[in-house]
Amino acid sequence: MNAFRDPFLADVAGKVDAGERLSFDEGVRLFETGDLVGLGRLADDVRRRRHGSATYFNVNRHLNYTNVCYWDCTFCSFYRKKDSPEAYTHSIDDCLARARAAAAQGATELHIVGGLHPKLPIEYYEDLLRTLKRELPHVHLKAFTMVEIDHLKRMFHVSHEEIIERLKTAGLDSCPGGGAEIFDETVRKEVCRHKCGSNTWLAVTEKVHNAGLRSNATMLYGHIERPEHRVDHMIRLRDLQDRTGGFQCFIPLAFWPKETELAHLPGPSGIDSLRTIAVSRLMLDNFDHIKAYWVMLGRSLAQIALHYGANDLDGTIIEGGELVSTYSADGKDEATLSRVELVRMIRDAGLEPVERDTLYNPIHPIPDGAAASSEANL
Ligand code: V47
Repeated sequence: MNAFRDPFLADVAGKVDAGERLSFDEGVRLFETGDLVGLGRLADDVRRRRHGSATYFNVNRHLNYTNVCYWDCTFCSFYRKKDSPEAYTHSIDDCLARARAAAAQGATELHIVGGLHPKLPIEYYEDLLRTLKRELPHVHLKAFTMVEIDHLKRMFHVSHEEIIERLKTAGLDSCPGGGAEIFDETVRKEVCRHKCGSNTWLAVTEKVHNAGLRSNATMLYGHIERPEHRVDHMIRLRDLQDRTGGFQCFIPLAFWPKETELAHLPGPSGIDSLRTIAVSRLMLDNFDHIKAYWVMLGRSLAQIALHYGANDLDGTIIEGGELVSTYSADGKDEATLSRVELVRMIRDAGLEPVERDTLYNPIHPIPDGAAASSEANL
């Protein structure tokens, strides 16, 4: 019963048991295996060795301060040019009102990102953080991708280090993992030719980690990239993590084509998503956490992904109309999940829900039967 249908997986199991690192070629070969269940079993073993049955989620809110962006990534349906009737930029007061409402509902984290706005002054970013930190000191500010930090550096002619220091002084607690897309330069040229290059994304991350801040890493998959590009992406992250140890989690983002310039593409299949999560769990041996981001995967697939290497479902509160296009915002699922629903999803998968803060510290234990209690609802 222990045998794998694909003998290659037995070799991989041997290496994983011996604590040996998987190579680029092995990563690509994992994407090719026909034994998805065997692959999932390997990834699940690794996940259980690290976390047992503990499965994390948090209560957070996405705050997209502007959708104005001067670039034109082909996979993005969120950005608007500054003179578009649908363009918006929230005032600091607006952002604060949204943040207060989220905190009142139990949010412990604000995930703050926006487009690359050609006019907003550096003071806007600092005031935003300073105001939120002053008014809601207990809420973690996970803000600004490496792409936004690089944009600020170029706009204001100062070093990345200075931007990071100024944002940190204003209240920045950590950074989200967006903007990594896919590191391979040929693919990047096709899907986000203007966005900062892979080396810049990685170099800014290293500076963020050197400044004592943690961050996440994403990978956008299921568009025009191939398995070798995904494995290359993972290995570049793994190498950086060896140097800094500053990444908290890896988030594979399933491409959702609707209303993008790549709308003719089908997006990844469910099998492809499970495979990608499992391979990332096996390749990223120095990452603690793999997130199954339910907003992009849909609830059902995210739940199954918890048996394919993922140990985190991300958060509960999503700002509906302002998201990049998502599976969940498309009417198949609600764009928000309550704490009760997340707890139920995790328990139903036979796992133990752990509400966490942004830095993966568990917060208030979840009582047995919490999924049935309306008091615990968000
Ligand atoms: O960088 C854009 C991706 C990212 C689409 O750090 C798309 O905890 C799918 O980074 N289909 C932003 N994906 C989201 C992000 C994120 C999400 C959740 C948690 C964290 C974290 C980070 O969304 C972008 C891009 O890679 N994206 N358009 C699309 N059509």
